[in-house]
Amino acid sequence: MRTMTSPRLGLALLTVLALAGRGAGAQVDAPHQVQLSPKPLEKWDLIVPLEAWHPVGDTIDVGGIAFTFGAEGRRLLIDTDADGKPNVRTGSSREFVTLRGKDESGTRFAYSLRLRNTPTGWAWAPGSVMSGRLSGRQVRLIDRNGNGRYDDFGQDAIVIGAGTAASFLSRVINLGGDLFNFDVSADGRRVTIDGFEGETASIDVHDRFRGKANLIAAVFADGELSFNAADARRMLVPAGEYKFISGFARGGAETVHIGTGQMTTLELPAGADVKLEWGGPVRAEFDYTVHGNQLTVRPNVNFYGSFGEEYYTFQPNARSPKVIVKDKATGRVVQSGRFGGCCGGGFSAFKGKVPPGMEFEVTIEHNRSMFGDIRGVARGRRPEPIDR
Ligand SMILES: [Ca+2]
Ligand SMILES: [Ca+2]
Repeated sequence: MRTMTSPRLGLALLTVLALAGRGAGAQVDAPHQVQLSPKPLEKWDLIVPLEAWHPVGDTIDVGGIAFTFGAEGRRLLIDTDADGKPNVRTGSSREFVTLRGKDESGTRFAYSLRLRNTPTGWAWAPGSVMSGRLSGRQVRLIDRNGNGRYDDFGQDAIVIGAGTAASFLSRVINLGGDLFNFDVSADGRRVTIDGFEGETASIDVHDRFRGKANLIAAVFADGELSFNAADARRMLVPAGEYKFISGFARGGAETVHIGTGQMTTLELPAGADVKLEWGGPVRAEFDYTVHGNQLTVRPNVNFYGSFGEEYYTFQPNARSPKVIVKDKATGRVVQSGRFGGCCGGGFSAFKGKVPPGMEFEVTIEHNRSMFGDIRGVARGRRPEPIDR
């Protein structure tokens, strides 16, 4: 659904303020190594790009040990210390457990899981991080892809500083405004940094974001490089061709996720100093079908920002979008109403009648405190469904 389809939003909307020709990045320091240690986060508050929940199978492998999982009705039986006997019986909906063992080198480890029961069975995501301090700043690593290792660049995740939003695990990190090469051991215990040398560029995602919201996450990636550009007013990165991965914004009590949508590649050539123009005005796109005189507008509406980025999962869900059907010839409203349902279960389709033979147009009106009025245009009438 969130595919790159539109090439029309390219560099045109970018404001390239200066090509200062900035060359080398941070000064080169001697390699610096620090130790990280596991930290459970039972009240998980980290925002992980494209966070994955993995189906619970018979085992989960961490540190060379296969921890076994069994079922007892709607509950799970888990052998969290790998002694061959299940010792944790979960509740029926969610659980937080910590697996413990010794890895091949004899080092004790702990690895926590967030577990939840879904309509398709139990699923898990990491519930602990490898945590430590690097040049005075907190660094936390997340085994995002759930393989028990912390060194999957471009797949695992890292949070740098006091914020809560992660980028993908990156070969280069921005620590307090300077760039460093970054390496980590598979067990996540040893992190090494040294000064990055290379062409750089910078991106500011805040200054020209239109919306009553604070950007918490704006994650970009170029191969094994990734940054949460929302972490700084002006984020210094290695020059490259970045793809927007995901974002998160909060305005008052309202939150929203941001997806790639129709965004194209973001060129950050050496020396570029880019302010991203995005956010509002937001437009909605939707489909409808007509069967006889029965009009159906499905609630899978897409909301796109001015750079093509997509906004989804607004919380709280508030009132559903309004659907308006007008006679094309006279502009008269012949039908209006809202999607049904709300809040948690998602919206249900709007169904209405259109007079036979009438040329009509369907629009959507919506309002979000972050973006104000949102207008919706139909992508077009879809083929009529087969009779059921
Ligand atoms: Ca056991
Ligand atoms: Ca991993």
